Amino acid sequence: MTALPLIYAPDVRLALENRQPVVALESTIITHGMPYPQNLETAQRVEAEVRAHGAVPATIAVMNGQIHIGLTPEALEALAQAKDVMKISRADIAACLAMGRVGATTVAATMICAALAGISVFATGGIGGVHRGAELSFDISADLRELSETRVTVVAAGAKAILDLPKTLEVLETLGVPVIALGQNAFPAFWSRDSGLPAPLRMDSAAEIAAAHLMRARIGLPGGQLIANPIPAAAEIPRDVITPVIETALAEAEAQGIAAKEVTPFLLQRIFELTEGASLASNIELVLNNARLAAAIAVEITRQR
Ligand code: PSU
Ligand code: MN
Repeated sequence: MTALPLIYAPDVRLALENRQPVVALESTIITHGMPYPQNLETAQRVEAEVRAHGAVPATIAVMNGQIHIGLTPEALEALAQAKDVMKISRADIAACLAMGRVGATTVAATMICAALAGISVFATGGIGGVHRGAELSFDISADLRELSETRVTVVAAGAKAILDLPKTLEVLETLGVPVIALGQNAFPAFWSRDSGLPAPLRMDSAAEIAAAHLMRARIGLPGGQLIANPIPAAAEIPRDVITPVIETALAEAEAQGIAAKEVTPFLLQRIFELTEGASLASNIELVLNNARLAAAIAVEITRQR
């Protein structure tokens, strides 16, 4: 047995050794989800928000054959401007490590790395899900299966409205993934607070979410929880405003034959252009909001453990 290919940032290592709260953060949102320099600025603000709420942030990425659990400010800056970065999920993380390439971790890959590092909570923007037309394309994000396998609580603003949300909720139910909306009955849809669909479960505090996380481990259930945290009201783009924009972007993706890993980055970029930056401003606010909740859950898990 050789050691795990993990490198910890010093503050993350210290926090984990002392059983203090840590929040994992993904890197695909930096390299493929937002343009430079907003991606860097957001990543820095998200880390600061986690700290301000009592936890240590651990941004995760693959570099030089190692999984980095926490990035130095210099590494974060380099990643935000790097070209030729792989977007890695469960399928390609080992290959990326073996080839010594730079890899940005999606929700699925970040969950795998967080679990290896002993981190229970992870904050992102929105998870991947079942794409519209999946009955023909079979495009279903590996994020969903990962939620059913890997014991990490993932805080997201629901699933992106570019997806087929009813089918995404159906698949999550089939896979046995608890989907918990915070403080409301509706399942949120990323840029909008209400998808028009009910969330399967509702909780009103970080303490309840932490208790459910620990309970799953106690009764031996693998897999994580999806916490659907609605975007703050002041930052939301209402459903009737964003829906036609999404339809346009989807039609363009279809006409241009965009497929596989390119679909999500393409749609996010087009929606950014079509809303003249409004979608990005919302995206940044919802990620900050998720960082705050994830920190509160991590604090509660440490307290209750
Ligand atoms: N959330 C965002 N922006 C993003 C993503 C999530 O606000 O760019 C990324 C995540 O890394 C997620 C991925 O895992 O998009 C989903 O990609 P796909 O649909 O190809 O599985
Ligand atoms: Mn996909």
